[in-house]
Amino acid sequence: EAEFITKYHKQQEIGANQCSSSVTKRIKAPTDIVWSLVRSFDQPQKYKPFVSECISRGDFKVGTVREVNVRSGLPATTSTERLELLDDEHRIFGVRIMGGDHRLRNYSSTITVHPEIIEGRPGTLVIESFVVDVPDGNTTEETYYFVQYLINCNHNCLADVSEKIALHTNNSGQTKPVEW
Ligand code: A8S
Repeated sequence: EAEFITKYHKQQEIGANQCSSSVTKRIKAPTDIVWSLVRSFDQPQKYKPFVSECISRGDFKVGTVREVNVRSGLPATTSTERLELLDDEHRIFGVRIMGGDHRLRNYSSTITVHPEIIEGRPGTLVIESFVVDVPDGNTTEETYYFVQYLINCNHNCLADVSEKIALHTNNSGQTKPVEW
């Protein structure tokens, strides 16, 4: 885990008024399933509970932009996000937030997805790191807390959705069970 973080998540320079951290999650589902959800740049609502809608051209080229609508109850309504990196071989996914109606200026994140045996079965380790400006009027601690809360919610949903798909794939018998 520490090795992956050093290799894939420590590339970015952090400015004076920025904060940066990483969040990990272990999921009891095969890596193929988790990665297929993470990489779907055009459909973040598949696992992000705060996203209500996403509009994008639907291709996966670096530089593609998506327009995300956020559910009510958060200090945000929209976010404009650019695909920075999509590496299917190493399972690395990078996004940068370009604008929108919210407080997270210059947010960028990298997600990597790694196979790991969990309780004797093929599972997945997800590592997500982020860099963001500390908003005016907030402390660094408040910013960490807010972003880590959102990422934890995303990871918990990603786990739920992945584990459901894994169960379904496992029981249906028609499709070849993925790595189980
Ligand atoms: C992600 C990560 C984050 C998304 C944040 C942190 C956001 O979509 C939400 C609330 C905000 O205030 C900012 O990968 C923003 O989704 C849920 C609109 C960017």
